[in-house]
Amino acid sequence: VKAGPRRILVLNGPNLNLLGQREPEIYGRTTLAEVVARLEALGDELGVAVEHHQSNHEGELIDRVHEAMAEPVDGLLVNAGAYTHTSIALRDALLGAGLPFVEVHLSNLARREPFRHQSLLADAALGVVQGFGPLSYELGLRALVALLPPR
Ligand code: CA2
Repeated sequence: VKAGPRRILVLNGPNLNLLGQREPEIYGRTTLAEVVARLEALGDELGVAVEHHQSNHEGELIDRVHEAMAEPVDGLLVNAGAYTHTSIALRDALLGAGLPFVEVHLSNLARREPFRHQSLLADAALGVVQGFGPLSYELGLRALVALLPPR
């Protein structure tokens, strides 16, 4: 049987649903729906299927990672929002799933408050793309797809 296209799950954490609607000086004017639409188009170009899930709830994000493991999803593009800096539980879920993931951020965390300088996910990620606004996601998707193990 022929395998279908590889599946990438884009996971967005708390408050990212507000993208484009609040704090445009930090996060820009592009909405989350527009970011996802761009990633779907890029996915078509790269030959992967892009799925998206946003949640403001830590446990829901973790549940989605567990589902990804079973589905199976081939890799994840993760902007965990503020959970990046706080969630050992999300880190455990990502490590437990054993799926390759790329961490992305709209803003350059190094230029922001000290409490945003630590990521609890970064050392488990294939890599981190940050500071390029919505382009961080596109670059992250390209990198993730390029680094997926052959099947
Ligand atoms: O820069 C990023 O992508 C962040 O993950 C965004 C998180 C922040 O807590 C991280 O430190 C860095 C915040 C997302 C909040 O998104 C908003 C977007 C528009 C308006 C208000 C919040």
